[in-house]
Order: sequence, then structure tokens, then C-alpha cells
Amino acid sequence: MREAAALLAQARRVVIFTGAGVSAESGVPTFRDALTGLWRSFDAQRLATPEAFREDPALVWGWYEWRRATVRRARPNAGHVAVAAIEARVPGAIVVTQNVDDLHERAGSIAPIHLHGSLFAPRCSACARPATTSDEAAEEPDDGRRVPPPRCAHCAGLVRPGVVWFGEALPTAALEAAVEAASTCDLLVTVGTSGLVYPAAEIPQVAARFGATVVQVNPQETPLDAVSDVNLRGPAAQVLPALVH
Ligand code: BJW
Ligand code: ZN
Repeated sequence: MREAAALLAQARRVVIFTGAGVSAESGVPTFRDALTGLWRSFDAQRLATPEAFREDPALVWGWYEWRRATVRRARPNAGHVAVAAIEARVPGAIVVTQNVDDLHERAGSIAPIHLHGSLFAPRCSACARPATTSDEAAEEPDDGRRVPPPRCAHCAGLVRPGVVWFGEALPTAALEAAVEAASTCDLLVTVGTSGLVYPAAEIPQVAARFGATVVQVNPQETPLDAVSDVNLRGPAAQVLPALVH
């Protein structure tokens, strides 16, 4: 921990790369634990695909409505707050997140790069125009319920979540900005990601390849251990505040 805190204090260009683990202590299940309650009888890897939406749009939309409601009720935790504190301390620090929640923003992060889109930016599956979200989902989430997606106001196509599903391309500008940041930073802190999903998992690898120091915060071992100079094995909401202390 002391070594990591010293690295952070010296760093001039910092990237903080986050995954679902940073939101776990806010009560947002990680992706690989995402199916709690009645949703447990489904497979997250199968729900998060264009094929699943084509075959059963109400099943997939219902799952995202439930997740949207879960995130709306959640609060940023001490880990998100510590990330924003790093941004305040290191000018130009960049947050790159795989998360589709808005907890970094709500903790005060300036402009996190969202590699996998957002739960709060639905768009038409036919014409791609943005759709407005209703706040009705702020009600008690209805576990396991199918909800037919709304129709696009322009072309009557089905509205879909504005997230990146398996087999879909990441938003080009976001991915390019993340690669640029990773290849020019001197310290990358990877937090709460399994490092299994590509191309996002390349971001810490790019940083390491370009000579940056990589610090990993995760209670578990991950494939990113291989590129990490320092491993802090613990929950983000405890480890990150200690790092910026
Ligand atoms: C804590 C903690 C605490 C717990 N504190 N830590 C190369 C090799 C192999 C496969 C591929 C490859 N390149 C592409 C692929 C295919 C595929 C892929 O990666 N598959 C792998 C699973 C094998 N990738 C894609 O399909 C991507 N698209 C693509 O490649 O397109 C090509 C293309 C190009 C041009 C045109 C067209 C196509 C897209 C990937 C999209 C991923 N989307 C999802 C869903 C988003 C929407 C939603 O949320 O529903 O993104 S999948 C899911 O995984 C989600 C997450 O952002 C992502 C990463 O998960 P994350 O954040 O790491 O969470 P977990 O749950 O895995 O891990 C949590 C971690 O936290 C654990 O390590 C815990 O220990 C830890 N933790 N509590 C700190 N308190
Ligand atoms: Zn449309």
C-alpha cells in the first residue's frame, strides 16, 4: 500500500480503469454476479447479446429496467469518491470505465470514458436515434419481469439499451481516447475488473506495454496480475481511500 501511494503521489499522468467491482459496495451486482433473485435462472452472457434482444426483447428490456432501477437507488461509495479525489489531485487524470452505471459521475468524476455505454442512454434499435428514458423505473424494481420495450418516436422501431453487447463494436471515440490515455500515462490503476472482456481488457496491457506502472485493486486474482506491478487485494471502497489518504 505504501509503495502504491508513493507511486500515485509521484505520477503526472494517471489513468483509472474501472469495472463492476468498484460499484459492488454500492449494492450494484458485478457482471459475473449480476443475476440475483429471479433473474438467476438466466445467463448474463446470453442476455447481453443482440441475439437475445431479437429473440425476446421484453425479457432483455425487463432485465435492463430492473438494473436501471437498482442503480438509481444506489449511492456512490468511498471507492468512487476516492477516484474523484485522485482526479482533483492529479490534473488531467482520466477515468476509463467499463461500467454502464453513473456512479462515477455522481461521485464527482469529470468526464469518465464509458467503454460499454450507459444504462441511461437508450436508443432506437432500427434508426439509432436517442430515446428518452422514463423515470417510472425509479419505482421498486420488479424482479424477473418481462417488460416490452418502448417504440421509437421517429420510426416505431424497438428501443434498446444504449450499452455494448457481446459481438458489438465499442464506441470508436471512447475506445480511441482510452487507448491514447493508456499509451501516454505513467500510472494506470485498474480497479474491480475481471479483465476477461475484450477489447477493454487491453487497456491496462497497453499501459504496461508503453512503460506505465500498473497498480491493481481487486480482492481476487485476475489475468491482469500478469501486467500489474503492485497488487492490492481488497475491496475498492477500502483500498482506494487508503491510497489517496
Ligand atoms: C471487486 C469488488 C470490490 C468484486 N472491490 N473489486 C479476444 C479474446 C477473446 C474474446 C474476444 C476477444 N475480443 C473480443 C472478444 C469477444 C468478446 C469477449 O471479450 N468475450 C470474452 C468474454 C471471452 N468481446 C466482445 O464481444 C466485444 N465486442 C467486440 O469485440 O466486437 C468486435 C467487433 C468489432 C467491429 C465491429 C463489430 C464487432 C464487446 C464486449 C461488450 C461487453 N459488454 C458487457 C455488457 C454491457 C452491458 C451490460 O452491463 O449489460 O460489459 S459484458 C460485461 O463484462 C460488461 C462489463 O463491462 C464487462 C466487464 O466486466 P467487469 O467489469 O470486469 O465485471 P466482472 O463481473 O467480470 O468482474 C468483477 C470484478 O470485480 C471481479 O474480478 C471481482 O473479483 C471484483 N470485485 N467485488 C474491487 N468490492
Ligand atoms: Zn427509430
